[in-house]
Amino acid sequence: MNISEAAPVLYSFRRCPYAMRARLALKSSGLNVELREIILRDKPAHMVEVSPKATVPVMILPDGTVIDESLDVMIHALQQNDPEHLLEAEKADLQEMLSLIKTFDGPFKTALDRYKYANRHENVDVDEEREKASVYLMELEKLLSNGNDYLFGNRISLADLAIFPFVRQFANVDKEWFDNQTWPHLSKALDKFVSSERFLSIMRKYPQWREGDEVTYFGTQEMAN
Ligand SMILES: N[C@@H](CCC(=O)N[C@@H](CS)C(=O)NCC(=O)O)C(=O)O
Repeated sequence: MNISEAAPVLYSFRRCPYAMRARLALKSSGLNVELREIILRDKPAHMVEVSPKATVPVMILPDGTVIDESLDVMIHALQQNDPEHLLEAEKADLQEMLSLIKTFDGPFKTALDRYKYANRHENVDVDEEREKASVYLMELEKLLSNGNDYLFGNRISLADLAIFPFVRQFANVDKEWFDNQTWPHLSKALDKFVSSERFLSIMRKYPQWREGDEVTYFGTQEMAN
């Protein structure tokens, strides 16, 4: 079998938390994908053609199926191969994990965007938005203070991979403020997540993909400058 014919394509953007979670799941699954690194203000025509909503990540399967929601990319990858059993957490089933993830993708992310990009919204009270988001983060602190290393047990799960890229985004708005809050377990879990080989490996830099470029397989290229 010719590997280049069989590999799905992934349009991705290194700094996007949705694309990060897709890459985290793909990395864990070991699935071979052709990586196309994009820049949001210069999206490839083919990506927009197959997914007119034009958000990353976009995965295109060899049969032409387009998966353009990050959570669906994660689940698809892990349904192919899930050696770490990310779809079954120690202390939660898939439905419970999806319910927490949806809360983070919904009201938490709304407050995070208004906090992070306050200048793009009118009449935003930054402190208020930060407080709104913090209520959800306190829920994570509670989960992590039950003696768990991860959100749903002592084993990493889909929920950790789907949610921590957004906790990182929140923390990075004002790291000093974040580190001074009463969520020691969350701070520790975030530090462990961002310094993990797992996370560092999905944050390697790739040059912007252009039509006609040689194929780059995700995870197989050495660190670019
Ligand atoms: N619900 C989508 C959201 C993806 C998303 O919004 N990605 C952002 C980048 S982080 C994007 O591509 N935005 C389009 C743009 O900025 O043009 C998913 O989960 O995949």
